[in-house]
Amino acid sequence: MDPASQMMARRAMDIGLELVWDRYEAQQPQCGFGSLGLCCTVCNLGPCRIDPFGQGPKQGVCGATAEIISARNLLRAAAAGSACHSDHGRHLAHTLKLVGEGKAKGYEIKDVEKLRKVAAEFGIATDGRPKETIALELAEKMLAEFGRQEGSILLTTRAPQRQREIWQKLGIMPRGIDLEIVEGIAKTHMGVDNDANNLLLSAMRVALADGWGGSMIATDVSDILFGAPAPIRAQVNLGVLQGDKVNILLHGHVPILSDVIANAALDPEILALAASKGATGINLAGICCTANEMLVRRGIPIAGNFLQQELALATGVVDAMIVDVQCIMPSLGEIARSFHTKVISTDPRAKFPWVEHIQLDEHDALPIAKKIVQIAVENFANRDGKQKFIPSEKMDLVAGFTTENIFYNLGGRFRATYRPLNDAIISGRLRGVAGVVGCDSPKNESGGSHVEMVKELIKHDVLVVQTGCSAISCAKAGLLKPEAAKEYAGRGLREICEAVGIPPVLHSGSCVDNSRILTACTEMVREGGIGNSLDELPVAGAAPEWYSEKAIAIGWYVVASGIFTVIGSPLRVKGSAVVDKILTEELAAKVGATWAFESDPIKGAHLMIDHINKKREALKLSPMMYEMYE
Ligand code: MSK
Repeated sequence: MDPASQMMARRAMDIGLELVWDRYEAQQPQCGFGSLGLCCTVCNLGPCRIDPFGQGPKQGVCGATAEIISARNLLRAAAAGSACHSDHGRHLAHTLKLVGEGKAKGYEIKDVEKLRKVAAEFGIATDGRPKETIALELAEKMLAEFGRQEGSILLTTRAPQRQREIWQKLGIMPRGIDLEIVEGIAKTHMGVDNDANNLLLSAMRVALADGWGGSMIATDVSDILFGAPAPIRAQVNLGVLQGDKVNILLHGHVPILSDVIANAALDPEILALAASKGATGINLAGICCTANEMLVRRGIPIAGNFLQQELALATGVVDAMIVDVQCIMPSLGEIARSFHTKVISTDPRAKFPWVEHIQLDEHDALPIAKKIVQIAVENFANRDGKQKFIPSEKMDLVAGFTTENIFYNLGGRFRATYRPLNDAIISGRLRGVAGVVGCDSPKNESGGSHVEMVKELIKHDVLVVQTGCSAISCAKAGLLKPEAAKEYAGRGLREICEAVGIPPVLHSGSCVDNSRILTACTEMVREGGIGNSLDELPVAGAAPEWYSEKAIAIGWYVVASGIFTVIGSPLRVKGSAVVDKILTEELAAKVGATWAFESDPIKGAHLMIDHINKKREALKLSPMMYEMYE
C-alpha cells in the first residue's frame, strides 16, 4: 500500500539485498505444528509435537496434551512480552532515580506537574519539596513495584472498581511485576501447571502487571523526564531523509537514548563539523517506537515503521542508525555493509552482528551521545553518491494525544473534561472508540491492514486511537491529518473533528503508551453515562498485523481489562479447540471480553463495530444520529 516501501523494495532487489519479505518467502511453508501451537520445546524429553489430525501422537513424551502445550507456550510469550515492556519501565525508573540523586548529567525533570500528580498517587508528599527529592522518592517507590512480594501493584488503583473486583475474584490481581513474570515462566516448566485454564489466568495476570504496571510506569516516567506530549505537527515516511544533510536514524524504544542524541545533534560544534564536511545540517528521524517517542514530544519526523528499517538503509543516505532495544532486526548490520552506513548499538542488553557497540551511560550521557553523533557526521564524507536513492513520499500528520491533553482538546482550554466525548457517544454522533495498535508484518499487508481497518472504523463514526507502528502506517496514508476527517470519516465523527480541530485518528505514542488507552478508557467510565466499567464501554481494540510477544502481552492486558480485541493472525492455539474456545468465547464470562482472530481488516473492523453496537444497545444509548435519516 505504501509506494515508498514498494519503490525501495524494488531498489533492494535490483542491488541484490535480501529483505524481510524475501526471508519470509524462503521460510515457506512455515512449520504447521508451530503455527498451531502444537510444538513443545520446553524440556529435553522433546521436542515433541501433537498431530492435529488425530492420526499421530496425542501427547508429548511427558504426557502434555495439545491444550497444555498451546496454553503453556502462550503464557511464555505473554511473560516475554511483559518482561520487555517492564524492563523498559524499570530502565526509566532507574534513570529517574539517578536524576533525583543528581547523578544523571544530561537529563532533567521536564514535567513537574506530572511528577507531582504521579507522586501524590504513590502517597508521596509534594508540597514545598524540591522536584529532585520528590523524583527520588517516586523512583524508589516505582522500583519497589517490580519486586513487590505482597499486595497488588499500586497503579491498578487507576482501574475502575469492577475491573479490580474481577481480578481479585479470579486471583489475577497483579502483585510485583517481576514476581508475575518469574512465576509465569516457572509455571510453564515441565511438571508444574498443567491446566489450560489456570495457565491462561496466569497469562492475564502477567500481562496486567505489564499494562497497569511496567508499561504504565514507562509512560509516566517518560512524561516526567522528557515532557508530556502535546498535539504537534510533523512528517512521516522515507521521504523525510535529506540528501544534503547528515541523516541519523534512531531506532528502538527507550527515550533515554533518543532524547540525549537529539540534544547532542543541536551542539554548535557538531553542527560546525557537519558544515565543514559539506552537509547543510543534521537530520534526525526515527524508526519504530523510538520514532513515536520523539515524534510526540519533539515533532522529529518518522522515517518508517518496523518493516521499513531495512528499506531505510537501502536509501544509501543514512550516515548512522543508532539502536537500543526491541524490534531491531538482526539483519541490519549485514545490510549496512553494502553501504557506508554505520549501525551503532548502545544498550548492553542488545548487541548485533556487524554492529559497533558504544554503550550509553546515563550518569554522563551527553558526551557519549556527542561522540555517536560525531561518528555519523564524519561518516557523511564516505557516502557513495551512486547509491543515493531517496523516495519522495512523505506525509503530514498531527500526533501527541494523551489521556490528559484529550481533556483539553475535547473540553476546551479552561474546561478540561471528557464530557463532550461521552455526550457525543450517548447522543449517537459518535459510535464509540477503538484502539488500533501493534506492528506491521510481512504475513499481512505490511501496514495496509491498519489503513483499511481504520478507514472502515472512522467511516462508521468510530474515533480511533493509535500507538506503535500501526499509527505510523496510518500516518503514511494521511489518516492522522485533521483534513482526513472530511475525506474518510462518517458525518458524526467529521462534525466533532471539525468542531474541535483534531484528526479522526489520534496518535498516542509508543507501544508502552497503550497504557494511555487504558487510562483514557477509565476516564470515560469516570465521566459517566456510557458504562460503569471498562467491559461496559462501547470500545474495542485491534492489532491487525501483530508479530511480537509484546503485542501478545498488550492483547492480554486489554482483554483482561474487559476490552474486546481483534488480531490479524491467530494466536498459536488453533491446534487446541479447548484453548481456542476459552480465548474466543469463554473469557467473556470471566473478564467481560474475548479475543477474536480475523485476518481480513474490513471484517475485523466490522467485528469491532458490531461489538460496539452491542454495548450501545446494552446501555440503551440513542440510535446513531445520522443513520436514522439514511
Ligand atoms: S515498535 S512491537 S513493531 S508496534 Fe513498538 Fe512497532 Fe510492534 Fe515493535
